[in-house]
Amino acid sequence: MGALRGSEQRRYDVAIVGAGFAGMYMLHRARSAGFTAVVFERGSGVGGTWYWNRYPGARCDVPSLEYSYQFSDDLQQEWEWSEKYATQPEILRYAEHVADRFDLRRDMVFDTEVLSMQWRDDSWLVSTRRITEPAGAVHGDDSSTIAARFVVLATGCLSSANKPRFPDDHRFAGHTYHTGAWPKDGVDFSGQRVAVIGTGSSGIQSVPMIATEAAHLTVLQRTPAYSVPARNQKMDPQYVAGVKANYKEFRRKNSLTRAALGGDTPTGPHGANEVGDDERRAALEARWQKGGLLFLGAFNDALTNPESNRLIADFVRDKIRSIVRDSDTARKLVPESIIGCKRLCVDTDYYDTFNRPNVSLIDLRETPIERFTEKGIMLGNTEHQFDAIVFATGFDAMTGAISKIEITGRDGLSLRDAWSAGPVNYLGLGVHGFPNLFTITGPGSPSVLTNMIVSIEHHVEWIADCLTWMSNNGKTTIEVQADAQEHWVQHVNTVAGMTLYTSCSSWYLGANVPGKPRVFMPLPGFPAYAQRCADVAQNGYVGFQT
Ligand code: N01
Repeated sequence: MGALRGSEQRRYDVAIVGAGFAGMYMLHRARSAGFTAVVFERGSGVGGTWYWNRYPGARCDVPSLEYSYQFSDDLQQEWEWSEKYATQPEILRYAEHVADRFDLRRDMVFDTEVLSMQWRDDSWLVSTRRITEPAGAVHGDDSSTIAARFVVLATGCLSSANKPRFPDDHRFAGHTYHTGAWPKDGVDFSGQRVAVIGTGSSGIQSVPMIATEAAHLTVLQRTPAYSVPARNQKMDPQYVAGVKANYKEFRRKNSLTRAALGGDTPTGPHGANEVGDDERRAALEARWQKGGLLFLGAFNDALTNPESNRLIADFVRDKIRSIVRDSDTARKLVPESIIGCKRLCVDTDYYDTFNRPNVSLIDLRETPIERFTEKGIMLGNTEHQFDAIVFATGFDAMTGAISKIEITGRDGLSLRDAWSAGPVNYLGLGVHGFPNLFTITGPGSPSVLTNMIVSIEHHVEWIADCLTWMSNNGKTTIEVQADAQEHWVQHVNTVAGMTLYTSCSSWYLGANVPGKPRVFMPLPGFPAYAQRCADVAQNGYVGFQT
């Protein structure tokens, strides 16, 4: 579809913001249910976070047989993943294949960002403008406005890059990159002195790869993260055949777990402090050898019992000390915090990379960044010279992309004002004061605590069913009721308060972005949440005014 220009204001049933996995499936479902729909996407292609995060080492940390759509059995049968955890290029190829297979692009407008949305009478006026990658430069005054009865924000949870400012950062004359907005043509670090700032999942995935290219790599770490080995491997054809022969059951088992993943590896039946030392070590060692996020599921109380958490964290701390040969580097890499409070990282050779002669680690808590210089960074009183600096500094998560859009709801209420003390909503799907507006995997839903694709499909199907129900019942508007929203916000806080998630400065809490209100945004527990959403629908969308 070409750009929508000037005054030709078109009307759609549904406008969708974002062409990642959520926006793509929302378009498909809306069209299949007989609605007219359009997708606006600021990138030049589909894929969302997998379009932008092209940094070396980027790959998913949920096995690809799970991190893929299940809505089409033909699709899941025909697509072949080459590795247990697919790389970013392979996931992007998959997204492009889905776009082709379901003929999605004809209703997508690329290189276009949504600037504002206004609720007028019975529909949304959505204003967009064309942009040019990579700098997001405005393309003349090529702006347009369309009208849509419904808007679905499929803007992604980790799509708005967080690039912290440092004193004199404009003075640095070398190249800078952000892992979440990586150049399409890649970067050749051969022979260069490179700094990576940040040691979350993106830093931990990219550091081992950059280390093999760069002349020297300096990792600037503010807080050490916990990481477990991925044990990635080529796909075993026999295993794939076994899953595909019974894919429905495989998916069903996954959907019954708290994180909607790993149904074949259930959470252990005991707490970590309910078993003896030998039994605990054996269970953790088995999960460590298996690799992946399910390490934390060895025991059932990792994120509810501080003593159990300490025992599990001790196991990982010992592993780090046993891998990293230099004791001072190992000391800096060993985290003191609650394991799993910040999202667990999954790596290939991360800790071992610090045994390489061309890699060094600087603990920013001991040696802070004073300022940038033309040639590098002043750390303490010493200038460290770099040819390139990589910001692996994460995202303004869950609300960042939404708050960039000027959204004005009923009676002139702005979403920024409504969310000034943190995001509030009902079921993570709708906000009081904003009729006919839905968010996919927004705050207040399990979202980033789950296999995202499962949560995306669940939300898309709930929204599409709701639109069909409205159409069948002659309803034109739907809006969250104030008391339902209030109770939901309390519910999310209560559930989060029963866990250890609120005990650290994570992006789940918005703590990584200066000035962002600290509110625990996702809701732990997929199965109970999905049941609640089903009950709401079955009871005539109770909690919504229609
Ligand atoms: O971002 P992060 P990420 N000065 O926020 C540091 C998903 N993901 O892009 O911890 C110095 O986790 C910050 O330090 P601190 C996954 O859900 C998945 O790595 O705030 N340092 C931290 O070390 C993940 O959780 C995959 O003290 C600063 C780092 O930057 C989420 O995305 C791969 C700083 C940011 O870590 C985000 O991961 C990649 C400053 N001013 C991402 N500001 C998969 O494997 C920040 N930092 C699927």
